[in-house]
Amino acid sequence: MKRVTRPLLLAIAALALSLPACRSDDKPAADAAQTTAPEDQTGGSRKGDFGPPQGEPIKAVLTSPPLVPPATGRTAPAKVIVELDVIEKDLPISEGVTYTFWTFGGTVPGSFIRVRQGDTVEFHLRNMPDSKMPHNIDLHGVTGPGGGAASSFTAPGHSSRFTFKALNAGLYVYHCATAPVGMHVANGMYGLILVEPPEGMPKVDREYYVMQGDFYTAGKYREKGHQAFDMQKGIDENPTYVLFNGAEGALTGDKALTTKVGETVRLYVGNGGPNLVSSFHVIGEIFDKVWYEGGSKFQENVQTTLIPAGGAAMMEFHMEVPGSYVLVDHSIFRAFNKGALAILKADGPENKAIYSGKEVDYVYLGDRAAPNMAAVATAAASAKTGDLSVEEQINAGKALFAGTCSTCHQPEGQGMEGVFPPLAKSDYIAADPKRLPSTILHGLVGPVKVNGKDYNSNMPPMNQLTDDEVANISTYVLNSWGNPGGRVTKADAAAARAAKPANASGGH
Ligand code: HEC
Ligand SMILES: [Cu+2]
Repeated sequence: MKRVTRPLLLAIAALALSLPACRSDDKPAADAAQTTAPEDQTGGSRKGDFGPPQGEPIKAVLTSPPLVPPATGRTAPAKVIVELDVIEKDLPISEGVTYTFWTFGGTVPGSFIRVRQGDTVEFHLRNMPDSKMPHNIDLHGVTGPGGGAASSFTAPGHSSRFTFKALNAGLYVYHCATAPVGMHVANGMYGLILVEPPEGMPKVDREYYVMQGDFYTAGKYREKGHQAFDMQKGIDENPTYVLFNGAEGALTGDKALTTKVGETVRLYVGNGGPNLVSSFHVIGEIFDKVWYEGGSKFQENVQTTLIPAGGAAMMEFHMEVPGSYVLVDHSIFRAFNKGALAILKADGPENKAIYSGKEVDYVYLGDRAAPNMAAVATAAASAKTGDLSVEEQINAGKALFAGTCSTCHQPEGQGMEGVFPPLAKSDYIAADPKRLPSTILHGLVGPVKVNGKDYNSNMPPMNQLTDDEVANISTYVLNSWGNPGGRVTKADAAAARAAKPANASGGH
């Protein structure tokens, strides 16, 4: 793609020769960059006007995430009509947790818009009659003050129209810019608009649309029920959730992105923010190309690319090995403890010469591997109405155990000799089942004897779990693998939380 011209080569050679004598403040790199050949530049907005629109106006194809509209396939500028609706609606943000999102087109992120450089875009923004708030749109692909915000301010039940010429090619974020802006963005009001370069994007086998955002709920992470927006957490930049495509599980399980070995995948990844910068990474893949910052140049062979809040990037990679590839924000607590995780599943024949095998499993992913947290939601709903059965507790506890305890105590509670004591047929548990919620909430430190074997280690407290969750995990453990059975209630868990931690060696 980059044509290095002869003068540039000579300049580099001259620099190399003079390097030993160079003082550090000579900044040779900056000088070299300035000699970049004009053919290497796209010309920016000054070369983006290809004249008046040709032919009949075209209605833009808008897609919901994770889909991307087809290439425009045009060689001349057109008038493109975009009709986008603002819809405020309650959607799940995690299993058993709902949130009132404000959306462009009914989804978070909003509909993907695809036009060609030089197109004249006639933008229609409609705010649904049942909206409670006025909204507008600022498209980063617009040349003009406010990016469309002032001309698109729209009260509930109204619509507005403005027109712009897409002068710069690139991948751009759009977002609501109505005060308080942070709140509108935090509620999901962002999406992407791709302005194709005149020659279009290189052809690939799959294109997907993924967008990160941070969310601020009054309740804790995964606290069940309807959650309100928490302005103070937003101001403190302390998100409860960090998500791809607006919900935990939006792109995992049966909603995972798919591809096949031998295909080239291109991701259009945006970051709506409002606050966090994304260290975007795909576990098990290397980006063959990254159009960093959504611009016109690509970098090659990249592990992690930084996507600023209000920024975007395109990345491509070729699939060699089948299996699950995990998209994460590599600020890694966000991935495993706030939800910033998606899966790309590649089908096809193994290639043992490149990779010897074994799927990513529960050790890496915990309950995210198969996010079947429906049982947890059912249990939470029943608990609220006061008629939670032991069966429901066990089912919910099983899903939670897989994500919370199985990495150490192993999927069947069998433990690991000398390191993690068994929970299966544990005489420690049998001696006093009330120790279970206490151990979960306060952890366990120091020597302990389980089934005749000594352990002297450290289990961290897991007090981020709710009383419901502690009760359900405990009940599941009590009713599994030869343990004595019984039930731990939410009240038991609350009492254990309030009480002093159990002493590891106490009773032994
Ligand atoms: C990070 C690893 C780790 C995780 C995760 C973990 N534990 Fe433990 N657990 C330990 C260790 C280590 C001990 C032994 C501590 C000691 O030696 O004092 C232990 C001890 C226990 C014991 C007492 C001994 C026994 O085997 O009966 C119970 C009960 C227990 N854990 C339950 C749980 C439950 C339930 C969960 C999930 C909510 C969990 N643990 C998560 C590491 C872990
Ligand atoms: Cu808004």
